[in-house]
Amino acid sequence: MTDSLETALERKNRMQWWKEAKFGMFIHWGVYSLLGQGEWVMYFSKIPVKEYEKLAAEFNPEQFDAKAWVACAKRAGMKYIVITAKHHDGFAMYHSRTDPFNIVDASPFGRDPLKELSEACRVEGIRLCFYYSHVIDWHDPHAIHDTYNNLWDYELEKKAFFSYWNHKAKGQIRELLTEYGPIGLLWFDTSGGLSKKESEAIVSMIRELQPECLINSRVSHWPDFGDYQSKGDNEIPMHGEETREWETPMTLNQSWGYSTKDQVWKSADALIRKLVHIVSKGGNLLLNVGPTETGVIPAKSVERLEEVGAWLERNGGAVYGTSASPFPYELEWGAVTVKGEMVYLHVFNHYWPAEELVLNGVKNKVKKAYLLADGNASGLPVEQSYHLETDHYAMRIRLPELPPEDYVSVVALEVEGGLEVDRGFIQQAQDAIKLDLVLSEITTGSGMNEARWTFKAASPGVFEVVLVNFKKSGAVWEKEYDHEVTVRAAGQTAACVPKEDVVVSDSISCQHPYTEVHSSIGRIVIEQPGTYALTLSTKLAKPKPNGPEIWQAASVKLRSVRLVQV
Ligand code: H79
Repeated sequence: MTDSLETALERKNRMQWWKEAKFGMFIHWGVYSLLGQGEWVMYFSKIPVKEYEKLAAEFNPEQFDAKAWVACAKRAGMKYIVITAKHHDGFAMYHSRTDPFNIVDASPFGRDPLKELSEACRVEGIRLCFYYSHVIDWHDPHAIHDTYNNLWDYELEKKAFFSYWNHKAKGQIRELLTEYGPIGLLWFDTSGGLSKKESEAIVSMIRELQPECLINSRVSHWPDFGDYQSKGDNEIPMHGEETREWETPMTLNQSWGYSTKDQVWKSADALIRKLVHIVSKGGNLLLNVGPTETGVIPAKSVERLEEVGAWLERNGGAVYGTSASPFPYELEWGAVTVKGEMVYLHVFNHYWPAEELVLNGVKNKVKKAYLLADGNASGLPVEQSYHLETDHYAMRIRLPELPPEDYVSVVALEVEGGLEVDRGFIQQAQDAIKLDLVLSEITTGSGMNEARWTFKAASPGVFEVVLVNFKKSGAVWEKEYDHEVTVRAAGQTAACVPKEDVVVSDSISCQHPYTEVHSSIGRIVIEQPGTYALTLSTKLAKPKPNGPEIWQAASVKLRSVRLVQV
């Protein structure tokens, strides 16, 4: 929602720190950290409020050190911190005068961690931001969410929403914006059931109290609220899926709040690749840590963050302040970011090509190419060519035998007049032709929908047609793909009922609770280089929904079609 009083330029200026930041630290910390089963423990164990209050009375995180947390974020290369000021359990992690169920009044700790963090952040130049669960509150007898309510202590019929809303929710948001200095952004969550009117009221209140404070889209489940789009938890969008700024909130393991059991950690390698991948699609990464009940960030998290930070220390120039790749598809070998006349090719080390990196579609002249790790020392030979008949731009960059960096090595290009590329779907050498659903034209029919793209093939041959889907854990594949899917291209047809042929174990864009599944539909032959149309008919080719935002709802999400040369 754009405030009518604000000009586009004012808005751009207000967003600028966040657009440049790219990388922030999410912190899930609260009474639930005591139990080590994540932040939903009160709900799924139906812990009575009276029992949960006893837990709060034991919560004494004596080792909490705001300076150490801020230093950890800073060393990781993170520019902002978003901490749970209150999660769904209703416990305020600061000294709230509005409600006594808070860390100063209801726990022996006696200190206000948010005060200490605001001071430490101010000193270190990190933007402090707050997560606030405005709709779900399992402690308050009157909070009402459309799905997740405390019905083990309270009866839905006896709830008086406005006594929660006007007193606790609005009162606490006011406190957070008036007692902790300038707040970078307020991060809301799970707004199911909140009316449009109340969503607007909360936005106006924030604008009035701190006009510079950013608001994420989950302040409301109505579309276009807030200053930027929060993607679903752990969700990375397709290229061009978002028309406004966006951010992926991501876990380091598979939990937000501290978990003793969850040891499924993302490696530093995966984290760096995911970070540059997100940045190359124009987004921010908000990466979570779940400190323990004693107030310590788990060592497994710190180790990984240090590695990411060390990489960013050397390669941050290719990340901070950059803008998205102009290529409208994912590149198998890495990611592209752009800053002025500079283009950064983030090459994943496990894809490091033997001799040369081929990038097709770059139209303007590359003045200079070098390895960022060399600090502009040695130039790399570049060969560019243009084929008029096929309108095809090719570029080869000679690389050393071995990657010069850990995990991801950056090739920097200086291009004349800023990067101009063929923005169509073109064939990249050694890479599949990738067609993302959001960039297709979709026509809806009776049951079956049709997605249509045009693409340019440079080297003819036989292509395997592969559907890429993200499948939610527990979803029943056959329920979604209960029909034949048809692909037509170059005068040929491939059709079948898709099966779960391959599960991709190290997907760059797909994460828990989803897995990336590939299904082969058949083969087509492209005999001549040139431009072709491809149509895909399936129920799952759905246009982007325009109603209330229900993130992570689909059990099987169709993402793209790949043409893999065999
Ligand atoms: O704060 C983190 C989550 O607690 C919150 N968003 C992130 C940033 C979140 N709230 N609701 N949800 C996520 C979606 C609800 C998921 C659930 Fe479940 C599925 C609730 C019950 C079933 C996950 C699995 C939690 C309990 C079991």
